[in-house]
Amino acid sequence: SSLRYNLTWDNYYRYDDIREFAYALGASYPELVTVSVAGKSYEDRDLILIKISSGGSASKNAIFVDGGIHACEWISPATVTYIVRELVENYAAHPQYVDDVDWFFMPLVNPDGYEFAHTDNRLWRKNRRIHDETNTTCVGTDINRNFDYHFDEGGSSDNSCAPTYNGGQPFTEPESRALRDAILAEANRTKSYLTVHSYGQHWLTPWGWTTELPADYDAMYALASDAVAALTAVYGTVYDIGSSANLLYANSGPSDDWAKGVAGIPYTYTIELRDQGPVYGFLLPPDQIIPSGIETWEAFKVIAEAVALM
Ligand code: ING
Ligand code: ZN
Repeated sequence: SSLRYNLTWDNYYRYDDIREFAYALGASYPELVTVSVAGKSYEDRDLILIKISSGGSASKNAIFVDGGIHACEWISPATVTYIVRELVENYAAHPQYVDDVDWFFMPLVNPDGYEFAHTDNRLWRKNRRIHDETNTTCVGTDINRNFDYHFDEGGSSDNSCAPTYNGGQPFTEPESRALRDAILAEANRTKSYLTVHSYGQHWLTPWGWTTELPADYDAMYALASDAVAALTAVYGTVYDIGSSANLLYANSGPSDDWAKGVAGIPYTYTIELRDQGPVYGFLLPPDQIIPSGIETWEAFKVIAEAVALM
């Protein structure tokens, strides 16, 4: 297999290039990188899972990261792949971030929607599953409303035409099932789950279904605060911190609520990357990919240092 890849982080790349990046990295760094297929999308694309580990104990603490749950949030898979590259290609400069924790990355959870956002509708959010062969004008489910924890308790829609359509039942979507299964496979040693979205510059904790806070919110807030301080120190990019229901709006069935409430992962965060809107929003110019990668990496280092000691 090829050792080279196309990604340069000065532009947004398509699904094929992101997949090839994963396999090229695996071929070049077999001692650090294992690529697998966590499942298939509705349109039969491979859902790529990248494990980064330098070996040692199989019960080492782990971090699980995903990107691209929402099709139009192109900065998410771009930033997530930037961090994968940094961990692997610059391993020698900071080996502790790989030696002390194992990492699992699903950089593009929703490849069908992502491709559709490139070819047809730049602001598409959902996946592309056809729910009803007799009504193909309304397709797609919001993967981030399809998880089975306080499902359909507000802030999601039962209408298949809506951008926040929850699928009608939990885990109707192959992409949310694949993400669920990949998280569960390592859940007993995963201390942090980071699901990367855009935009708004928010570092969010559960819950979405209630404005009440998790019992360990103070600890979650403290770690988020250290991570955000490291991020802001790079370029002054400000993030606010809070629970998604309090800071944004009510929502139910998102992956982070499930990861904390069901999978039992303590430090689960939804990260809303650049910008704050309304200047660019989802249409973040590609010259912000590398700055986003650089500052977000600083936050991830703080998470990794904490997870290593948990
Ligand atoms: N925002 C999130 C969304 O899914 C969110 C907000 C955060 C919901 C955390 C649930 C949990 O609507 C974007 N931009 O996707
Ligand atoms: Zn999103």
